[in-house]
Amino acid sequence: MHTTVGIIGGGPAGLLLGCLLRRSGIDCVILESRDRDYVEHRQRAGILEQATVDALRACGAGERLEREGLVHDGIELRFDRRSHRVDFPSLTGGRRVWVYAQTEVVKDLIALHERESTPLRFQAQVTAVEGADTDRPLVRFTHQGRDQVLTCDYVVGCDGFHGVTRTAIPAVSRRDYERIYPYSWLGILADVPPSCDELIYAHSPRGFALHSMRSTTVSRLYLQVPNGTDPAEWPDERIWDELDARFAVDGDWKLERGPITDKSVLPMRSSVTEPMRFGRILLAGDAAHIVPPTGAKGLNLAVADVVVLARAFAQLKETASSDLLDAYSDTCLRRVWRAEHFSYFMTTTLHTDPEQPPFETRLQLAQLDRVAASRHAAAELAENYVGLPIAQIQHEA
Ligand code: RFL
Ligand code: PHB
Repeated sequence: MHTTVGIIGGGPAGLLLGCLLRRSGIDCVILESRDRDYVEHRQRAGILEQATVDALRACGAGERLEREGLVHDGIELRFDRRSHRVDFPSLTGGRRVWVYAQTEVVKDLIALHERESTPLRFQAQVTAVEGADTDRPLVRFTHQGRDQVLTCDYVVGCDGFHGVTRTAIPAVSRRDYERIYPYSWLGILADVPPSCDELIYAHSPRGFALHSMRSTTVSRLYLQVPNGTDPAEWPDERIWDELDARFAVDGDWKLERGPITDKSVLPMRSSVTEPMRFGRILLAGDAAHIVPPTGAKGLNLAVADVVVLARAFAQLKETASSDLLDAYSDTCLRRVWRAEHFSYFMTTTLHTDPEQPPFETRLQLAQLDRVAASRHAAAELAENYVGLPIAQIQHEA
């Protein structure tokens, strides 16, 4: 079996890249190790930047998002029992974000592939990627109990942090940067209307909490917990009581409780692999970089990578020029490191490490107070949160 672009991984990055390539008349095969139901129901991100929404619309996967997505014009920061709203449009020249779950993005993209009959194979476990420095790299995978080989002009690893593609790049030719944080998030889904119109990011002496949402009837909330926490240690009442304590604010506000339908713990990590290309193997999305979720950047970075990459493949096909492809890694890494810094900033400003000296807590509060008091500081946060247009980043690079 041969294809122009072999895509490993059917998460948001792989699925969107497949759509964009097919729109440019470039053939591809997508290999995903999990089954369709698993991929469609994996609970993850919820915030889409405008550029992400534009990319989904442009490839024809924006119809339900248009109908069901919630447009958000700001976020609330809570600290010191005070509340401060960051207004995006007035601070960023009119930009805003959308609340639309990653599960729904993935369902929409898979439905699109189904309509267009893309070769998208579920339960196709890639075991090796070989020949990065040849003209014809190959992918070994197991599907329906048979070992198979896919030869490609290019292989794109969209296989997430635990994927195999990154390891196909020789260790001497890549550099991995990493930071592990001393806390995790306990995330819940609850069948209760959100207690707020916009997301609340709360700094408290008891730890960080985030109130997000999936729809007007489903809330998504997170609590900072120690690494290694077992969700079984957190019965529902304990979770609601702790959320109440961390969101406590002077004035009128009540957190509504409801049945919890999902509970999971996720560790927090920052990592970047450089470069994002080696010969004919390219990395995109979580396969190349991870951010802690505090800045809501993971999914948006994955989308930005594949938009840049799809343009590069289109240029190669139309003009035989590899300029954009040659620039792919540098173009993306610029945006990636900006998002890494923002995610690190949000994480370390809002989480309270149980071991941290009181001095650090005072610095965090001083920083949050600065965002509340200064239009410049608020604009810096808002610009990063809503994200830059993808074309601008590409043009500047
Ligand atoms: P994905 O979504 O991880 O998709 C990678 C896909 O590759 C498949 N795969 C393989 N397929 C074939 N052969 C192999 N050998 C394979 N190995 C792996 C996997 O099954 C999977 O389907 O990466 P992608 O497409 O780059 O998308 C990135 C986003 O998913 C990610 O950045 C965000 O969801 C990050 N993230 C969150 N971001 C937020 O902004 N807010 C969140 O609340 C949030 N929660 C999360 C998250 C990431 C998590 N991970 C990766 C552990 C919660 C979790 C648990
Ligand atoms: C979510 O809705 O899952 C979400 C929102 C904002 C974040 C992280 C997660 O910063």
